[in-house]
Amino acid sequence: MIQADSDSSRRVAYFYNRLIGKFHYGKEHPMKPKRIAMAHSLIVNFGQLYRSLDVYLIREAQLEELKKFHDPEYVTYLSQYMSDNKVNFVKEYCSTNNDGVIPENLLEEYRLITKWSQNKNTKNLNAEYKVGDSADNPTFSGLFSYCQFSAGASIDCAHTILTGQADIAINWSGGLHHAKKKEAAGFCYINDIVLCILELLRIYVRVLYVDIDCHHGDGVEEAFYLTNRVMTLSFHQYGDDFFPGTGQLNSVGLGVGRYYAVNVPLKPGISDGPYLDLFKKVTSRVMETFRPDCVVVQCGADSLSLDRLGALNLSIKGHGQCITYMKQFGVPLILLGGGGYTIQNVSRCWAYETGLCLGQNIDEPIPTNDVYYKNYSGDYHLHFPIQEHVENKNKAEDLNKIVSQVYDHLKNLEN
Ligand code: V1P
Ligand code: CA
Ligand code: ZN
Repeated sequence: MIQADSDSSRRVAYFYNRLIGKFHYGKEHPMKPKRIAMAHSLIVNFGQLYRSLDVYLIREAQLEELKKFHDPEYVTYLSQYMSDNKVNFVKEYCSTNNDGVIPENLLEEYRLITKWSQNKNTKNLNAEYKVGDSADNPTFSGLFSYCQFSAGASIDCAHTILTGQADIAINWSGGLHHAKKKEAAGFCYINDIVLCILELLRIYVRVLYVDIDCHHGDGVEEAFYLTNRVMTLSFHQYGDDFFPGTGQLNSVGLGVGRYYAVNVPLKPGISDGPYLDLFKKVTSRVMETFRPDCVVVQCGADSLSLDRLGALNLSIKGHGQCITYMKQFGVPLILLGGGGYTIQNVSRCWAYETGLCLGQNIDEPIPTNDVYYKNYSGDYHLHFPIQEHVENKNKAEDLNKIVSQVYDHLKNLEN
């Protein structure tokens, strides 16, 4: 049953830490954590928005929490990329303050730091874990802390929902959907989404994952490919070697998980009208069939028009309508970030969607006192104009075929 959106005054938990915007993948790398700080700045500066949120400080997830999904050796390996600040602090504190006695709370970090400072030759492991051996997943200062923050917030999003403190929880620092159990991929090292869903599964029976990033949510799909307790649904650009190359219509899950993976592969250029038509047709049937206890949405903003990597053609309002549509089912909702490489549009989009969670439809110019004001030079509007000239390569008949295929798959789950 589809519930009406009876009230717009949902309790919204919003997770942020100002340190997240300071991490840097490298000058030429398209992934810019600064966009999270830019989104936050808009959220703070847009009228009533910030005051209506329950703001939570993001904490760093501990190693044991990361190991709930990831291979313990992989997590230990990643931990060597702690920030220099932290390494210096721990070393200094342990050597000067305690007459050689290492305090309990720093013991684990001290052990890891000593381990990696003795073992300089990590080349083989870099190749095995796909970290630092390609342009996609570089090592950088504080890489591990960045992963800990991203995961800490997504795990805590689950907690605020499970404890009833919030109806909607938001972590724009999360959504890193390509990370595998023991492998980095596509700018993602730790899969905060899988960790969040695993936490939800401690209480909830069924969790729905919806992914509107323009890339296939392969890491999350793979993690839950064999289970019927998580349905994964990804909309993504597909074909012509577009990364990661998975997510065909006929990838549906295996064993008891058969038909619990749903994929919607798209050609470039799809605009709001056909995308929303497809999105609503698919998600309404998925909600009716699967009846989830909670919905986790990866809100990658690289499905927007004018993205540096993606070639879909959504407006911010169109992207936002996907969120409003999922919200109206009245099921607890977790919103996570993800891709998005034209960073002014990412911050615009996620600030706007934070407003939608509160029932506010923001349409004001970028506030002149915004610290990132200069980043918007040339266009200070919140919404950019629709790109009418972009060709939609998806024919109506192709999209109808996708819908009928997905419906056929879902029929196998009806009882
Ligand atoms: O296409 C590839 C690699 C290169 N091939 C051998 C495979 N990588 C993509 C990765 C895209 C990751 C998207 C992440 C997300 O889904 C979630 C956070 O949004 C890639 C691309 C591209 N145009 O697809 N990497 C890069 N561009 C890149 C460019 C410059 C520097 C570093 C990476
Ligand atoms: Ca996707
Ligand atoms: Zn993406």
